[in-house]
Amino acid sequence: MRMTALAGGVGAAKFLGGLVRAMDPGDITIIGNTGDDAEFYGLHVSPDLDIVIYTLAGIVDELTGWGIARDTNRALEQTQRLGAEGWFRLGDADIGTHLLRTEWLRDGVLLSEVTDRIRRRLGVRATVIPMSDEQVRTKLVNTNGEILDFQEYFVHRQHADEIEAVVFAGAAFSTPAPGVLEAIREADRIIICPSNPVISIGPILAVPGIREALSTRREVVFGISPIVQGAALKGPADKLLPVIEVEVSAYGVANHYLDVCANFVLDYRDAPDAKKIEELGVQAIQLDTVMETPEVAERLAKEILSA
Ligand code: FO1
Repeated sequence: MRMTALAGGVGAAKFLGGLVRAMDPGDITIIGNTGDDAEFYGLHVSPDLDIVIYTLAGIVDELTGWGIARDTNRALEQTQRLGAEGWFRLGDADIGTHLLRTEWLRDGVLLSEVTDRIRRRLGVRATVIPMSDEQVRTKLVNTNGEILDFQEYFVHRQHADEIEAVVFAGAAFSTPAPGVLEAIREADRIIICPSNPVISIGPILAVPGIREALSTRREVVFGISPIVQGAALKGPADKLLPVIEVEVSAYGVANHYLDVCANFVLDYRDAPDAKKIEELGVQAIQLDTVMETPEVAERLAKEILSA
């Protein structure tokens, strides 16, 4: 069974950690969000790609869901001694990844090739492809009309700003990275991971060609709700969905994905939404989607594979 998964950050990585135990990782292609990418101290950081790769490589910091386990902060401390703010926590080993990614990109290597080198050398058997090799950057406009870079909004300001609009700068000029459209066309099953529909899945669907390709395969597409009982399990999804006029519920997300997704996994705690989702003409699958442990993530993946 060839599987293609659209993935954002921590929520997606948790699910993918279960998926690679439920099937042969060599049959999985992950299309990763790069709208969160940012430059820090001249280094190119791709948070959502690194979160997925470190998780599948078994080296991610389990406590935060990002960065490398038991990493140290000597470099960051030194930059702070020299006056830097250091609010974006880059660990020493993590910086090693950013040093080589930055060097390879500067030498003209495409982000998709850079990403393939990193995941292979970390022993990850699943294929990981960025949504695009061109630069797409998620920006958020707050109610004061300030345009915030993603990590400024998400980390520095702890996603506290009231947001009026979300923009994917550069998306209109971007193209799917090599392998992305093939992975969508050739998959036996496609999963939209439980990531933030606005800032993690949104940028992927904003790359011209991707949403269209998915809509032709919507019968084999399974969305997983990142909203349980009206709230996001982690992060600002419940604050950002209203910004794009999507109801903060499993039904709201199913309706938002209607053109690309004919099967929707909602948490059994949201049973009342199932009937409304079925009325959309979408198969509603009620499972335990709160992945407190890797075993729950594996069980969820297994149940979706057999659905
Ligand atoms: N998230 C934080 O909340 N604080 C951080 O200092 C932080 C640093 C960081 C470094 C590398 C990396 O790959 C991810 C990092 N993240 C941090 C997570 C990241 O900001 C978000 O998880 C994604 O961009 C959204 O999924």
